Amino acid sequence: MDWSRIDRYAKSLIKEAGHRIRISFYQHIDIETKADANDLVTNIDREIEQFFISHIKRDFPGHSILGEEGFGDEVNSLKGVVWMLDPIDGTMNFIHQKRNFAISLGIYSDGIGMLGYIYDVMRDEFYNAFRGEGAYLNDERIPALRKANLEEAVIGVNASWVAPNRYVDHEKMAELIHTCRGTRSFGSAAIEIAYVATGRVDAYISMRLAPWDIAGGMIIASEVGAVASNLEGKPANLLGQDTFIIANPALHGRILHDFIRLKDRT
Ligand code: 2AM
Ligand code: CA
Ligand code: CA
Ligand code: CA
Repeated sequence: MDWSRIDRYAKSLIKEAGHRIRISFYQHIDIETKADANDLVTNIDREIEQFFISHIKRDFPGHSILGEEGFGDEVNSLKGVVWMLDPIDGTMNFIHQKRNFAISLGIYSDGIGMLGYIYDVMRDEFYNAFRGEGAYLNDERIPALRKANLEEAVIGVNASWVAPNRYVDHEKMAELIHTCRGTRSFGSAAIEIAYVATGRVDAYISMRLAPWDIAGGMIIASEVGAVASNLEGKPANLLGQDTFIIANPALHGRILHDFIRLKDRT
């Protein structure tokens, strides 16, 4: 497999898709809801996913594609080459803020993350990694993470998970946010994972993410030593929705052990 060719190809598709998203603000954007009133999707999410898929299917017919908007393949196994794509991660930000959203792409070979990309479209911050070759932000090497200390850490977490919820003991979550230095919520899982990789935040926690939210970011973040898992401490789930944490290597174990109490949802 010529991974360098795939890397160049993916980069140019992502840059072109970013351009298309930026010019979409000059046209009418149709907003629809999906699972509930706050689960939004637009014609641009769909058009960008179709843009990727039509090119990838033409040029790499043997590869499978898992995309959030459902135009790709039904992916039930990680065998072969699988592209995991979120055309717009942070759709609510795309609609309300016109910024703080990203294109997220991870390319896996038999379940091993080979190429990861996160493109913060409006900030023009392009994060990428090639397995074993380090992670880059706008072509500059991102240094390995230095050990963080929880009392001085900034944690990315959505306020929903500190309010009563069906996933975790929210009082333990409140203890976590009082123990660390501060919290932030950016509204795009991919951007939050990119921020863990660059040390802008020291951990990111979510109760509900899909494979396309985390696929690209995990490849980038693992190159700098970040540790990812679900909230049970098992490998992050690339085949279905699950809980998720990615953190500085010095924080991952302590956060899970001391502050995460999962509720029994069976
Ligand atoms: P999206 O914008 O692509 O839907 C918001 O906190 C983050 O969580 C975004 O990355 C968003 O991705 C993701 N997200 C929102 N609702 C979700 C859901 N029901 N399942 C999985 N991820 C979700
Ligand atoms: Ca969505
Ligand atoms: Ca997403
Ligand atoms: Ca999306």
